[in-house]
Amino acid sequence: MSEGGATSPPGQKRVVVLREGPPKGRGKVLDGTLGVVGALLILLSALLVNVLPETQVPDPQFRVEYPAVPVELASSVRSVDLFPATDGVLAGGAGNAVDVPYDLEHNNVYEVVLFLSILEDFEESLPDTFRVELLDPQGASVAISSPQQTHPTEEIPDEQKGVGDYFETTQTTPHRITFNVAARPDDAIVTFEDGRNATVEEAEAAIVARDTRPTQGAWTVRVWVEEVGQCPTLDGPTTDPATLRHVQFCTLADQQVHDGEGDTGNPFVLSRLEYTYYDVIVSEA
Ligand SMILES: [Ca+2]
Ligand SMILES: [Ca+2]
Repeated sequence: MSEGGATSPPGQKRVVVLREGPPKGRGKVLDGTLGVVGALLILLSALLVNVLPETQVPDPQFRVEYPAVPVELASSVRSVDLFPATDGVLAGGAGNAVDVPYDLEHNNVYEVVLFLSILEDFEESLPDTFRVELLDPQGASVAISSPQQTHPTEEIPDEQKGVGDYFETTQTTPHRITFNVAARPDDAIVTFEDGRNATVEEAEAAIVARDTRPTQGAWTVRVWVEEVGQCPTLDGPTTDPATLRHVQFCTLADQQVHDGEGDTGNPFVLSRLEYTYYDVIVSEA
């Protein structure tokens, strides 16, 4: 009876040899083969290093941001009296201009906002026309604006009227003029060519020098009366009662309140100046 289904010829002893590894000779052959292959790989690597082009190291990149920084000048209230030229109209503009200086402490100013108020001092007369010009520290004109004098639209009831009370002019309308000095740059990623070892500090110094606009210094707000609106006149016959009343009351006010001199000018109040500049912030991209 055989065990496990093994079949051996009867009478022949089955020999089983147990060993842990391959035959001794085979290990030496394998080691030799691997050594040759390794040497060939090293040789191939050396050849490739010499044959292939040098690997490109990318130029460093930096993130540049331009955050807006608003500034309000303290104690920037200035009141000036503006007087027209003798003929009431300033030919060419700035004949009777008043220059108001403002010191701005920062570079990269890109927007200036001026708050002002105008109150007609001869309230029955027609509105006056003003000009406001902004000049940078180099004396270059940035822009000119024409704030409109606001006249009241509501008449005082007849029973309450006296001479000089044709209009209700107890309020000044504030004006806000925005001067766009320059554009604020857009945030960007900057590649620093040929600056492979540049630090953030070195990149920042170069980029700040490139992006700085010289705006620090004495700015000028130049204001003048361009045209003084006097009493309305009748160009022809009219039956419009409102127009007739306007002419009548303005003429009376001129004679009794303004000594017949008409509208001689106007106070002009620059109440506040604000500006915004951009900072330059550089960081690793
Ligand atoms: Ca006027
Ligand atoms: Ca006036």
